[in-house]
Amino acid sequence: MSKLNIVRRCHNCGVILQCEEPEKEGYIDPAILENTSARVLFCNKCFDESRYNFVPRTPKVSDEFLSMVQDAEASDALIVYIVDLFSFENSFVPEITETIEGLNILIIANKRDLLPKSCKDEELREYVAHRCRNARLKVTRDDVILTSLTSLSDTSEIIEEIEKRRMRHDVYIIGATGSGKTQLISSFLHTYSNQSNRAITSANYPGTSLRVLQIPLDTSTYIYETPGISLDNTIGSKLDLEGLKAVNPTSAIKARTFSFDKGDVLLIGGVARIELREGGKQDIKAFFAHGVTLTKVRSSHAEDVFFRRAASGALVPSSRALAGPSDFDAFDLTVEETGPRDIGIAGLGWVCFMGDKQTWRIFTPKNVSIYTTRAKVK
Ligand SMILES: Nc1nc2c(ncn2[C@@H]2O[C@H](COP(=O)(O)OP(=O)(O)OP(=O)(O)O)[C@@H](O)[C@H]2O)c(=O)[nH]1
Ligand SMILES: [Mg+2]
Repeated sequence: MSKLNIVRRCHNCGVILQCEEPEKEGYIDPAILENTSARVLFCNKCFDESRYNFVPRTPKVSDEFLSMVQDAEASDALIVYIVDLFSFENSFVPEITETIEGLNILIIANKRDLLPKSCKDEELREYVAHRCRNARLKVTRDDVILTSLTSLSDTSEIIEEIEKRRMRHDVYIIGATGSGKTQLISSFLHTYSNQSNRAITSANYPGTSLRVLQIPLDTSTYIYETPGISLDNTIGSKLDLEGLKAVNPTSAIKARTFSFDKGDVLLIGGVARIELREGGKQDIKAFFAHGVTLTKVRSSHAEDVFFRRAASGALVPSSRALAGPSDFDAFDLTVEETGPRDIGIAGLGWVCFMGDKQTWRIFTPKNVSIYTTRAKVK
């Protein structure tokens, strides 16, 4: 007798599931198909991409960049790692930090001018060191210099520190795109005098196609300005020029305070939402560039309001590529710690609250990372 079987399809994209050819569409691990009674199944591709509650993504670098960093490691170089204080928490690349963890590292925490003047420098340096340690870099607050590398800033303290720490070894300036490497090198060149018989060159780093500025420090060592690490896990990767202008602060950010209760949702432009799922009433402080629209709504109609207002252009920034729920990742975060805490979204900003066993739900564009940590600005 004929037998009718249901053809199993991916719940997300509808493709017919198959276990034979991993490279072809619809592939699902045979073990999942055999051992499940689940009616809802995802092909491997959708399961990986439509993540829910997975660990936030870290950025990636090319093999060429890694081989340059391995050179630095092999020659026991000093690493000058520049971070943008406004948003650097999700910028570390595990392959890089694993390679340089045993080296002498100086952290330049740049763009101090974008954080409120009222926050204490000592606390900020400890915060940066703490985040670096989270990323496996063995640094203390004494390895962190806060600075604002605005045009023609005085970099003598940084240069002296580099000279003291490098012990006649090479120096590699590394950091994310836009963190301030070129600005640092420009100020450095203002007072630089060439003590060698070799020229400053801009050339491909040996064995790679990476363009590197190479400045002789003495007869045998150099300072290398390396290409910026491009961050594909930040909000910037989802925005056009106008959106980028809105999210990047140009002066010190000011906290905007909201009285928040269970069921309240903060719409962050048309690009992210943070919802208090469990927890009591309190004031939360939101730190985003002043061009970013912040709106508090109730959760019952948050999603509808969010997509409708974003489409009408009322929420800044917004993007046509972020038009529906499937364009977003969702994370549930239960806070165990007490005291002032932050939930941040890479490249966008953060919300500060008092930890009290709350549960938050955060929606960010797919592949844009979030973090949670002790408060950066109390
Ligand atoms: N507000 C502020 N802006 C800064 C500071 N330092 C750098 N900038 C700005 O940040 C942008 C990027 O600075 P760059 O020095 O070009 O950054 P970079 O690390 O060389 O970037 P890539 O070459 O792309 O890797 C520029 O528009 C700078 O003017 C700072 O301390 N404060
Ligand atoms: Mg540069």
